[in-house]
Amino acid sequence: MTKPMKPQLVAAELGKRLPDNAIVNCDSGTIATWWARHVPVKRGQLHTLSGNLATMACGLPYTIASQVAYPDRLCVGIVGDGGFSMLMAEFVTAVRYKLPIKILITKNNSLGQIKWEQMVFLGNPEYECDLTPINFASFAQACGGVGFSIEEPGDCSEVLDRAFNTPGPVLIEALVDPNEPPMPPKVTVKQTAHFVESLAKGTPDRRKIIDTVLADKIREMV
Ligand SMILES: Cc1ncc(C[n+]2csc(CCOP(=O)(O)OP(=O)(O)O)c2C)c(N)n1
Repeated sequence: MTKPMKPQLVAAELGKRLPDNAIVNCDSGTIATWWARHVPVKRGQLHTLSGNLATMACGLPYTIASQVAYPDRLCVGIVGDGGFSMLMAEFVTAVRYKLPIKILITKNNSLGQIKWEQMVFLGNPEYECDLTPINFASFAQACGGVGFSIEEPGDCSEVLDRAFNTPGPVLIEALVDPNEPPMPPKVTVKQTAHFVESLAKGTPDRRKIIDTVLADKIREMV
Protein backbone atom coordinates (compact mmCIF):
# COMPACT_ATOMS: atom_id res chain seq x y z
CA MET A 1 0.00 0.00 0.00
CA THR A 2 1.36 3.40 -0.94
CA LYS A 3 2.27 6.06 1.56
CA PRO A 4 1.20 8.81 2.12
CA MET A 5 -2.15 7.07 2.36
CA LYS A 6 -4.58 7.63 -0.49
CA PRO A 7 -7.83 9.36 0.43
CA GLN A 8 -9.63 6.84 -1.79
CA LEU A 9 -8.51 4.03 0.52
CA VAL A 10 -9.91 5.77 3.58
CA ALA A 11 -13.24 6.46 1.87
CA ALA A 12 -13.52 2.86 0.64
CA GLU A 13 -12.72 1.43 4.08
CA LEU A 14 -15.30 3.74 5.62
CA GLY A 15 -17.89 2.65 3.05
CA LYS A 16 -17.38 -1.01 3.95
CA ARG A 17 -18.36 -0.30 7.55
CA LEU A 18 -21.55 1.64 6.96
CA PRO A 19 -24.75 -0.26 7.73
CA ASP A 20 -27.97 0.06 5.72
CA ASN A 21 -29.36 2.69 8.08
CA ALA A 22 -26.29 4.93 8.24
CA ILE A 23 -26.61 8.67 7.70
CA VAL A 24 -23.54 10.06 5.96
CA ASN A 25 -22.83 13.79 5.81
CA CYS A 26 -20.11 14.94 3.46
CA ASP A 27 -18.39 18.33 3.48
CA SER A 28 -17.21 20.38 0.49
CA GLY A 29 -13.77 19.97 -1.02
CA THR A 30 -11.88 17.10 -2.62
CA ILE A 31 -13.48 15.08 0.14
CA ALA A 32 -16.72 15.23 -1.89
CA THR A 33 -14.94 13.51 -4.79
CA TRP A 34 -13.66 10.68 -2.59
CA TRP A 35 -17.09 10.28 -0.94
CA ALA A 36 -18.99 10.30 -4.24
CA ARG A 37 -16.67 7.82 -5.94
CA HIS A 38 -15.57 5.52 -3.14
CA VAL A 39 -18.34 5.32 -0.53
CA PRO A 40 -20.96 3.05 -2.07
CA VAL A 41 -24.53 4.03 -1.22
CA LYS A 42 -26.70 1.22 0.18
CA ARG A 43 -30.49 1.15 0.07
CA GLY A 44 -31.84 2.62 3.31
CA GLN A 45 -28.92 4.96 3.91
CA LEU A 46 -29.21 8.74 3.77
CA HIS A 47 -26.36 10.74 2.26
CA THR A 48 -26.03 14.52 2.27
CA LEU A 49 -23.67 17.05 0.79
CA SER A 50 -23.64 20.77 1.53
CA GLY A 51 -27.15 22.15 0.91
CA ASN A 52 -25.87 24.73 -1.56
CA LEU A 53 -23.54 22.17 -3.07
CA ALA A 54 -20.35 23.95 -2.09
CA THR A 55 -20.54 25.59 1.32
CA MET A 56 -17.80 24.29 3.57
CA ALA A 57 -18.15 23.33 7.24
CA CYS A 58 -21.54 21.61 6.97
CA GLY A 59 -20.25 18.10 7.65
CA LEU A 60 -20.00 18.33 11.44
CA PRO A 61 -23.24 20.26 12.15
CA TYR A 62 -25.20 18.10 9.69
CA THR A 63 -23.95 15.03 11.52
CA ILE A 64 -24.91 16.49 14.89
CA ALA A 65 -28.36 17.39 13.55
CA SER A 66 -28.90 13.97 11.98
CA GLN A 67 -27.94 12.24 15.23
CA VAL A 68 -30.41 14.40 17.19
CA ALA A 69 -33.15 13.62 14.65
CA TYR A 70 -32.30 9.90 14.41
CA PRO A 71 -30.79 8.81 17.75
CA ASP A 72 -30.83 5.13 16.77
CA ARG A 73 -28.98 5.43 13.47
CA LEU A 74 -25.25 5.55 12.87
CA CYS A 75 -24.46 9.17 11.90
CA VAL A 76 -21.14 9.78 10.20
CA GLY A 77 -19.41 12.91 8.92
CA ILE A 78 -16.77 12.76 6.22
CA VAL A 79 -14.91 16.05 6.14
CA GLY A 80 -11.68 17.75 5.10
CA ASP A 81 -9.38 19.41 7.64
CA GLY A 82 -10.23 22.87 6.26
CA GLY A 83 -13.98 22.37 6.48
CA PHE A 84 -13.76 20.75 9.91
CA SER A 85 -11.58 23.47 11.40
CA MET A 86 -14.11 26.16 10.41
CA LEU A 87 -16.66 24.85 12.95
CA MET A 88 -14.63 22.41 15.02
CA ALA A 89 -15.80 23.83 18.36
CA GLU A 90 -19.16 22.21 17.64
CA PHE A 91 -17.57 18.85 18.43
CA VAL A 92 -18.07 19.77 22.06
CA THR A 93 -21.80 20.04 21.39
CA ALA A 94 -21.75 16.34 20.51
CA VAL A 95 -19.88 15.66 23.76
CA ARG A 96 -22.33 17.75 25.78
CA TYR A 97 -25.36 15.92 24.43
CA LYS A 98 -23.63 12.50 24.35
CA LEU A 99 -24.22 12.11 20.63
CA PRO A 100 -22.39 9.03 19.34
CA ILE A 101 -21.38 10.65 16.05
CA LYS A 102 -18.37 9.42 14.12
CA ILE A 103 -16.41 12.09 12.23
CA LEU A 104 -13.75 11.09 9.72
CA ILE A 105 -11.31 13.86 8.75
CA THR A 106 -9.12 13.39 5.70
CA LYS A 107 -6.13 15.40 6.80
CA ASN A 108 -4.06 16.69 3.88
CA ASN A 109 -3.01 19.92 5.63
CA SER A 110 -4.36 21.82 2.66
CA LEU A 111 -7.41 23.49 1.15
CA GLY A 112 -7.09 20.78 -1.45
CA GLN A 113 -9.97 21.69 -3.73
CA ILE A 114 -8.67 25.24 -4.15
CA LYS A 115 -5.13 24.02 -4.79
CA TRP A 116 -6.34 21.89 -7.73
CA GLU A 117 -8.66 24.63 -9.00
CA GLN A 118 -5.78 27.11 -9.04
CA MET A 119 -3.77 24.70 -11.14
CA VAL A 120 -6.30 23.00 -13.41
CA PHE A 121 -8.86 25.80 -13.91
CA LEU A 122 -6.53 28.79 -13.90
CA GLY A 123 -3.07 27.50 -14.85
CA ASN A 124 -1.60 29.25 -11.79
CA PRO A 125 0.86 27.77 -9.34
CA GLU A 126 -0.72 26.67 -6.08
CA TYR A 127 -0.71 29.67 -3.74
CA GLU A 128 -1.30 29.78 0.01
CA CYS A 129 -3.47 26.69 0.30
CA ASP A 130 -1.42 25.09 3.07
CA LEU A 131 -3.03 24.67 6.47
CA THR A 132 -1.13 24.61 9.73
CA PRO A 133 -1.56 21.03 10.94
CA ILE A 134 -3.84 20.49 13.92
CA ASN A 135 -3.72 17.35 16.02
CA PHE A 136 -7.43 16.58 15.71
CA ALA A 137 -7.22 13.37 17.75
CA SER A 138 -5.84 15.33 20.71
CA PHE A 139 -8.48 18.00 20.13
CA ALA A 140 -11.21 15.36 20.38
CA GLN A 141 -9.76 14.12 23.68
CA ALA A 142 -9.50 17.69 24.97
CA CYS A 143 -13.21 18.16 24.27
CA GLY A 144 -14.08 15.01 26.22
CA GLY A 145 -14.59 12.79 23.19
CA VAL A 146 -12.37 10.08 21.75
CA GLY A 147 -9.82 10.66 18.98
CA PHE A 148 -8.03 8.26 16.65
CA SER A 149 -5.28 8.89 14.16
CA ILE A 150 -4.44 6.83 11.07
CA GLU A 151 -1.12 7.34 9.36
CA GLU A 152 -0.24 3.89 8.04
CA PRO A 153 -2.47 2.63 5.21
CA GLY A 154 -2.13 -0.89 6.65
CA ASP A 155 -3.70 0.29 9.94
CA CYS A 156 -6.71 1.96 8.34
CA SER A 157 -9.10 -0.95 8.56
CA GLU A 158 -8.28 -1.88 12.16
CA VAL A 159 -8.40 1.69 13.47
CA LEU A 160 -11.75 2.32 11.79
CA ASP A 161 -13.09 -0.86 13.41
CA ARG A 162 -11.95 0.35 16.82
CA ALA A 163 -13.37 3.82 16.21
CA PHE A 164 -16.77 2.51 15.15
CA ASN A 165 -16.89 0.25 18.20
CA THR A 166 -16.16 3.13 20.56
CA PRO A 167 -19.25 4.62 22.19
CA GLY A 168 -19.91 8.36 22.26
CA PRO A 169 -18.55 11.08 19.99
CA VAL A 170 -15.51 9.90 18.06
CA LEU A 171 -13.20 11.71 15.71
CA ILE A 172 -10.81 9.92 13.36
CA GLU A 173 -8.10 11.84 11.55
CA ALA A 174 -6.58 10.08 8.56
CA LEU A 175 -3.36 11.55 7.18
CA VAL A 176 -3.74 11.45 3.41
CA ASP A 177 -1.68 12.35 0.36
CA PRO A 178 -2.04 16.09 -0.35
CA ASN A 179 -0.88 15.48 -3.91
CA GLU A 180 -3.55 13.02 -4.95
CA PRO A 181 -5.48 14.73 -7.76
CA PRO A 182 -9.29 14.65 -7.73
CA MET A 183 -9.37 13.89 -11.45
CA PRO A 184 -12.40 15.16 -13.37
CA PRO A 185 -14.42 12.32 -14.97
CA LYS A 186 -13.15 13.43 -18.36
CA VAL A 187 -10.01 15.55 -18.57
CA THR A 188 -10.20 18.25 -21.25
CA VAL A 189 -7.28 19.54 -23.31
CA LYS A 190 -7.68 22.95 -21.68
CA GLN A 191 -7.46 21.46 -18.18
CA THR A 192 -4.35 19.51 -19.14
CA ALA A 193 -2.76 22.65 -20.60
CA HIS A 194 -3.53 24.62 -17.44
CA PHE A 195 -2.16 21.85 -15.28
CA VAL A 196 1.13 21.76 -17.20
CA GLU A 197 1.27 25.57 -17.15
CA SER A 198 0.85 25.64 -13.37
CA LEU A 199 3.69 23.15 -12.95
CA ALA A 200 5.92 25.09 -15.33
CA LYS A 201 5.18 28.31 -13.44
CA GLY A 202 6.51 26.73 -10.26
CA THR A 203 3.74 25.07 -8.26
CA PRO A 204 5.35 24.06 -4.96
CA ASP A 205 5.61 20.28 -4.64
CA ARG A 206 5.47 19.94 -8.44
CA ARG A 207 7.93 17.02 -8.39
CA LYS A 208 5.76 15.11 -5.93
CA ILE A 209 2.63 15.98 -7.92
CA ILE A 210 4.18 14.71 -11.16
CA ASP A 211 5.32 11.50 -9.43
CA THR A 212 1.86 10.96 -7.95
CA VAL A 213 0.01 11.57 -11.21
CA LEU A 214 2.38 9.32 -13.16
CA ALA A 215 2.25 6.57 -10.53
CA ASP A 216 -1.57 6.69 -10.59
CA LYS A 217 -1.61 6.44 -14.39
CA ILE A 218 0.84 3.53 -14.40
CA ARG A 219 -1.21 1.73 -11.74
CA GLU A 220 -4.30 2.14 -13.93
CA MET A 221 -2.48 0.65 -16.93
CA VAL A 222 -0.89 -2.46 -15.37
C1 LIG B 1 -17.72 28.70 3.39
C2 LIG B 1 -16.83 28.41 2.22
N1 LIG B 1 -15.64 29.03 2.12
C3 LIG B 1 -14.83 28.78 1.06
C4 LIG B 1 -15.22 27.92 0.09
C5 LIG B 1 -14.31 27.63 -1.10
N2 LIG B 1 -13.79 26.27 -0.96
C6 LIG B 1 -14.35 25.19 -1.55
S1 LIG B 1 -13.58 23.77 -1.21
C7 LIG B 1 -12.42 24.57 -0.28
C8 LIG B 1 -11.30 23.81 0.37
C9 LIG B 1 -11.73 22.65 1.20
O1 LIG B 1 -10.63 22.22 1.98
P1 LIG B 1 -10.73 21.01 2.96
O2 LIG B 1 -11.94 21.08 3.79
O3 LIG B 1 -9.44 20.88 3.68
O4 LIG B 1 -10.96 19.76 1.98
P2 LIG B 1 -10.04 19.23 0.79
O5 LIG B 1 -10.43 19.98 -0.44
O6 LIG B 1 -8.61 19.44 1.16
O7 LIG B 1 -10.42 17.78 0.71
C10 LIG B 1 -12.67 25.95 -0.25
C11 LIG B 1 -11.83 26.95 0.47
C12 LIG B 1 -16.48 27.30 0.23
N3 LIG B 1 -16.91 26.43 -0.68
N4 LIG B 1 -17.26 27.54 1.30
